[in-house]
Amino acid sequence: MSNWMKAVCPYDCPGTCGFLVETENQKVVSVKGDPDHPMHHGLICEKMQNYERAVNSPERITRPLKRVGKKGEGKFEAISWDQALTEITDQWKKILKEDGPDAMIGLSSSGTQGWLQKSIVDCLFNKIGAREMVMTLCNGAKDAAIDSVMGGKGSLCGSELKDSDYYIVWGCNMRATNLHMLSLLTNERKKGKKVLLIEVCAVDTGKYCDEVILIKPGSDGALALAMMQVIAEAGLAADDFMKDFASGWEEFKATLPQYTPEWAEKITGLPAETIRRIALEFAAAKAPAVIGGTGACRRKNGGMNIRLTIILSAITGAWAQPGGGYVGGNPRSGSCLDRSMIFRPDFRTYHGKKANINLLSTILADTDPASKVKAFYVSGGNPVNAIHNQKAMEAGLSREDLFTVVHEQIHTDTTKYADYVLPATFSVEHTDVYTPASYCHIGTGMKIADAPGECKSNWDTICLLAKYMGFEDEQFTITAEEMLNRMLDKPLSPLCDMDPSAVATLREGGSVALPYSDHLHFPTPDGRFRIIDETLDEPVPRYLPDFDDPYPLSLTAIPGTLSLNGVFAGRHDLMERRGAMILYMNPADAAKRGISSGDQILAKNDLAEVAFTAEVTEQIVAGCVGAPGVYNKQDAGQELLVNALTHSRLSDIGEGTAMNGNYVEVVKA
Ligand SMILES: Nc1nc2c(c(=O)[nH]1)N[C@H]1C(S)=C(S)[C@@H](COP(=O)(O)OP(=O)(O)OC[C@H]3O[C@@H](n4cnc5c(=O)[nH]c(N)nc54)[C@H](O)[C@@H]3O)O[C@H]1N2
Ligand SMILES: Nc1nc2c(c(=O)[nH]1)N[C@H]1C(S)=C(S)[C@@H](COP(=O)(O)OP(=O)(O)OC[C@H]3O[C@@H](n4cnc5c(=O)[nH]c(N)nc54)[C@H](O)[C@@H]3O)O[C@H]1N2
Ligand SMILES: [Mo]
Repeated sequence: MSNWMKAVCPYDCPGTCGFLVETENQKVVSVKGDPDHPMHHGLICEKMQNYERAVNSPERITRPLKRVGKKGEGKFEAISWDQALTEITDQWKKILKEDGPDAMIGLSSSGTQGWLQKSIVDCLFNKIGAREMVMTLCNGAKDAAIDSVMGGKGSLCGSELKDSDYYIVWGCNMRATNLHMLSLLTNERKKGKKVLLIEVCAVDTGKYCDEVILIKPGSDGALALAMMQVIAEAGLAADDFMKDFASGWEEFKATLPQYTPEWAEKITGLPAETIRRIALEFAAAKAPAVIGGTGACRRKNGGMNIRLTIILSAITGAWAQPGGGYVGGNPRSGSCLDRSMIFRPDFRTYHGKKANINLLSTILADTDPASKVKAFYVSGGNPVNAIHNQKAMEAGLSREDLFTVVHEQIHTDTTKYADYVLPATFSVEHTDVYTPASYCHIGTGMKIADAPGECKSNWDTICLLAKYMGFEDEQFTITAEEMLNRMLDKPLSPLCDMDPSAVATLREGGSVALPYSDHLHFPTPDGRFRIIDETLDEPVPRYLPDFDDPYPLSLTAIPGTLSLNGVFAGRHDLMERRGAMILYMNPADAAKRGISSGDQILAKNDLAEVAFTAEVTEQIVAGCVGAPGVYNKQDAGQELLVNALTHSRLSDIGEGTAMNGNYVEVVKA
């Protein structure tokens, strides 16, 4: 008998969609968008439309595997769970005894965004005392900028954008990463509202906007400063509003006269008249919204770029109007549930070394006996394909004295290096609770399908590992469903103030809308929007440049429309449509190098030489090359991938990724 149940997309997107799953005999047969979803009303992306193909893939890992070949070869034999758990935990106990907890890393990466399945992994490694992970691979600098200016809260929810009257989409490939916002903007454009895109590469999203402005990579801070200079000079800054709303406005405003459009022209590559025009256009809007993506934050100057665009969003008084403000950070007014019940910071009694995920390749490649890592557990992650400096990553993972365990759904280039691979469930095969990054809702998805073979959820796997480690905490004896119920028994703000039907919906499986944030009061020290931040190395916002590498072209990673980092690698229908590894190039840069579309090219820097197929397009700014998507070796048909060219370096604030702050030369192959 066929049966439809509510579910939530588990992947690392700003939207966290709701969808309906049709099952027959506990097996998923089809999915469709949930028309009753409180935010997204049934729209789901092309990747999730055939989710059953991923769930039912014959390539799924269904039994625990033990390595029989060399590291990297990918040769395994199937073993029992009991054997796997015994051998893994025996090895961990030995390493802990001989080398201490600093020799261990437990990585719970972005594969699932579900709180239960993601944070239970952190719970075990808190208990063990393994290196504490600094998880800033998406947008660490942006988060730090939002913390600085807004105390981490107060962004607009995507749904509030219906009230805005003008939009700047700033460094966000919305066609790939935020379909719901794109659909809202498409509707609002029909009413005559303008969408301006400020990008370095507009291949995907440009066609959905009224105007595209391509700027030099990493020059966003200079553009924002010059726009503010124009607005202030024209007397269009909302000084009275800013006096109450913000701290530091007068002092910061006094620095603006030097940042003329002529000054910014040299940095951004935009004609001064264009900067003047868009600044005045922005100032003329009553409730403009700045929709900030992650592109500009993934650089050496990333945090400053984002601080400046957030400040720009406020200075005309837009934040006082419905729909006016900044989209990009957590828009919710509270956390709803107590996540620490899952990851248990109180379990951590040893506080040793930390490990920043952006520096993971360097950390794993370190062979110094005093500091080297001996045990590495990966859950929901694919470091070989997704993290910086692929060669160093593979060198580290090849070490005979690194004991690696990967919990995965399908084989990746990372599982090939594992000593043990454990088979993982898909979201519909376990229970979880999800909150999105750019919208105000919360949803739960219950286990609604049976997992194939011997797959186990992160929750169940971690509880078993804990048991075999000899940990007797009650935490590791309860089910994920029991934990969800306990959390729902003690809801936090705003869930505790809402109608009880909200909690009832979450107990059953479904999504509920939450109140929007307060956009006028912030959890900063004085409750105001903070322009000058004395806690930072750069208290007064100013222009900072990106890295100064000796290569001419900025290599920018672009989220692919048919992939979500490494997650859809097993969906061959999507991967075939995506095709080979492409590098977008501006016609001027291509002509200078005798390159045409379709040519085989090599991008190179001090780290590696990586092959691509050139795609020459006016939609990328001169001086920038764009690599869409995360590939694996099989789909790319080559050993070295984009991240062989990206350094393990950090942004100015927030210890964030600087993935876009890498430079290359490109030649015909
Ligand atoms: N389809 C799809 N969806 C995804 C993902 C995916 O890979 N595919 N990834 C998911 C994940 S993990 C995340 S973190 C989010 C990210 O999603 P968002 O936070 O919404 O931002 P992005 O779309 O990543 O923004 C990247 C854009 O920034 C541009 N850019 C790069 N450098 C600069 C610069 O210096 N200045 C300006 N102005 N623009 C610049 C790039 O060209 C690119 O278009 O998306 C999630 N959703
Ligand atoms: N060149 C380039 N590099 C990038 C990016 C880019 O756009 N370009 N994007 C960057 C960004 S924003 C991010 S967030 C990172 C992402 O990097 P990672 O966090 O490493 O994420 P993925 O590569 O998506 O790998 C996630 C893995 O988790 C598995 N998985 C999914 N659900 C579960 C589950 O429930 N349990 C377990 N055990 N496994 C599960 C999936 O099969 C998948 O292989 O990549 C970054 N790297
Ligand atoms: Mo991300």
